[in-house]
Amino acid sequence: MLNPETRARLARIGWSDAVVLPPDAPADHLPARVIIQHRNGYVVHDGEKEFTVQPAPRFLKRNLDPVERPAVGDFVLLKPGKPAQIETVLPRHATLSRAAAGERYQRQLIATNVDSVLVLMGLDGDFNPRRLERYLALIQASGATCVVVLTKADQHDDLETLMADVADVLPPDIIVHPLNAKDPQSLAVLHPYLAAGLTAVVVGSSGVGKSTLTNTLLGEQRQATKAVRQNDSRGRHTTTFRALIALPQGGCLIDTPGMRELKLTGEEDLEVGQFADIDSLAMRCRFGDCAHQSEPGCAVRVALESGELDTERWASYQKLRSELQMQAANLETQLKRKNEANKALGKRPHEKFGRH
Ligand SMILES: Nc1nc2c(ncn2[C@@H]2O[C@H](COP(=O)(O)OP(=O)(O)OP(=O)(O)O)[C@@H](O)[C@H]2O)c(=O)[nH]1
Ligand SMILES: [Mg+2]
Ligand SMILES: [Zn+2]
Repeated sequence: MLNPETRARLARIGWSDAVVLPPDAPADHLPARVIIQHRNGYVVHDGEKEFTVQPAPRFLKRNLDPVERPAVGDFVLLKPGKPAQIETVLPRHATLSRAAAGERYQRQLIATNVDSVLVLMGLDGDFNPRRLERYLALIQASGATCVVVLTKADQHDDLETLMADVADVLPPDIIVHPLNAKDPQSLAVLHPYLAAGLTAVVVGSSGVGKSTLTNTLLGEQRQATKAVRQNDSRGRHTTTFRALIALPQGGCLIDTPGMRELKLTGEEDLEVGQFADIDSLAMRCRFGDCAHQSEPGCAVRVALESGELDTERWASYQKLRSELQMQAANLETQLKRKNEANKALGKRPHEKFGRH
């Protein structure tokens, strides 16, 4: 149990009723939150000050699944010492992850214990509904709320017409805020996601304005920002590590480096959210196993031909679905391997003492 004083202190870094302290936690293990992860250590905040700590040796095992290591956003318990050691990662109530770029399948954490994910997309050359669909799939699986933030709205004279066009290409029923990340008033619409006890993470390509938005909310230029390339609106990967920042609005914000690639992890469910409309269309096909190719009575083809279903969105859905199938198989293989390794460990005593 935390005393009221400690609780009030921890509330400044996002501690809320959602965080569960194990009843058997040693009394001298101090609660804190991971705010930065470096190559050789972590920076945590206890609500009053930040300091560097080391992870317990078991977190450094080479074959450990990266999702089991402490990550930015985690609430942890520290074993006292010089330096203090992260002994326990408290249960996470939301986990935003993706699969790592490259050949080898591996899940990678982006942020934990976030209530909302602000997906930033620039109303310039960065705008891309297909990329947004990927973000939505990952966020859907995270347990956090997705909020789409369209930055650089100030660079358009006829925002209303533009937003009408934007609405046409985005999935139905999503929260979208066009705004100017440099203008504090414009950011007032985001305050509900940033009230005391709440944590949000900003994600998006390099140059969309994640750090600009963070600085404007903070009221100071803490995070470095850099102008994008004129010809293609691309950023310069200015932010190089994730950082959790307590805001004057009472909540916390995690600024992240621009993401180059967004691979699904295999845990996503495309049908529950953004593609639910396509799923219910497919249920109206005459054949239960309709491949939506040339079968008679195919509701999907009818919707594509009438324009009710956007062809690019359909293509994107199919692509995501096959990627999801592949990644789900990869994930299963990985989990099976892990289970077998655990079993082998557990069996060792029998093998040693039981058999001759
Ligand atoms: N006019 C205008 N400029 C913006 C807005 N948001 C960001 N910018 C500009 O875009 C450039 C890139 O912004 P950053 O905040 O560095 O982008 P970032 O997303 O943090 O980029 P990385 O750290 O590289 O991932 C800067 O020159 C900002 O001033 C906006 O809403 N309106
Ligand atoms: Mg940045
Ligand atoms: Zn069909």
